[in-house]
Amino acid sequence: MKMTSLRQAALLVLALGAAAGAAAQETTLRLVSAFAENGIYVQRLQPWIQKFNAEGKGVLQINFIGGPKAMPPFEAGNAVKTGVVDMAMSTGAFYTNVMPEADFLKLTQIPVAEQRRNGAFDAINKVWNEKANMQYLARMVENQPFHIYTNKKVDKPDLSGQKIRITPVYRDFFQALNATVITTAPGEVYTALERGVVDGYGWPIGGIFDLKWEEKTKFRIDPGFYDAEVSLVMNLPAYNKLSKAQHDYLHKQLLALEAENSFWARYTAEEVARQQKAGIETIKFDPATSKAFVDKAYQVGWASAEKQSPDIAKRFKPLFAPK
Ligand code: 173
Ligand code: 173
Repeated sequence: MKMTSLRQAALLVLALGAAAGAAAQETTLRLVSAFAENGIYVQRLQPWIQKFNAEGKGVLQINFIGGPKAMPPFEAGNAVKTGVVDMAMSTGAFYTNVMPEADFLKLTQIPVAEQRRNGAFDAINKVWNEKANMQYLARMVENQPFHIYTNKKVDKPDLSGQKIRITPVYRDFFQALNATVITTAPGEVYTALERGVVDGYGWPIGGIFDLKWEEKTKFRIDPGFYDAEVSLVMNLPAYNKLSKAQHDYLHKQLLALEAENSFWARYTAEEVARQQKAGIETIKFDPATSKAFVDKAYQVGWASAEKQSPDIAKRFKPLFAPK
């Protein structure tokens, strides 16, 4: 009798130990999106998460918690910094409340694959690690320039008398174009347009149909400027806790995600056609004015970065531009 219970106890300890061992091998990462659940960025993310979980059984899993309904979009950065969640899909402009440098990523003019080769990616991570307690994991959107969408026609790059919805991405440039600017999350743009609180908004070339803004949009100003940055970021302690196998698996999947970025050039062509079909007129300038417009965007963007954080802006600038 005694022997049997001892034996049972020993078996129980062994079984518990094995269960704990298995649990330690698989980690589940909680991920939030700062962008809408039904929008193009989450649409791109979902199949990746499915594949990640299918191939990562016993190693690493991702639990998608949700988008702005689960967490206000401008809070996602802080949630990653503090470890409330492990990962976020967000953009730097949404976590300037963590560090102003986050918004500098809109100024890259080379593909993320090149950023990994030329040292930009490492330079970004040094700052993200030190200032935001984050690992910058992967850029999943590129080749998506921002545009001005407005209901008030212009014949030159001047937004005098216009109220434009912004995030930090656009603030200095649109103010330099004489706009009155109003910051809102994407989720508030439709109502702001409907009520005439704003005449227009900044947004990338793709995605305006996701929240039905085409219903309230008359004109798109060309050309675009900067490059919309949407990336995965991770709480640094959570990242550092991963085993070598987990780290290698994550890295492999992140590179696979970035390898899908050729999608965005196709998407641009589709969205331009769709906007035209929806009756959105294009406002274009002559070539010299167009060039001056884009040059001004970068000049204002870098001047603002250099004022905000001179050392980091100086470090990033040569790494963000083509050789
Ligand atoms: O504090 C904030 O929420 C903030 O600075 C912010 C960030 C992104 C867009 C708008 C405001
Ligand atoms: O909300 C925005 O206009 C914005 O800052 C942004 C950034 C990246 C992708 C899409 C929108």
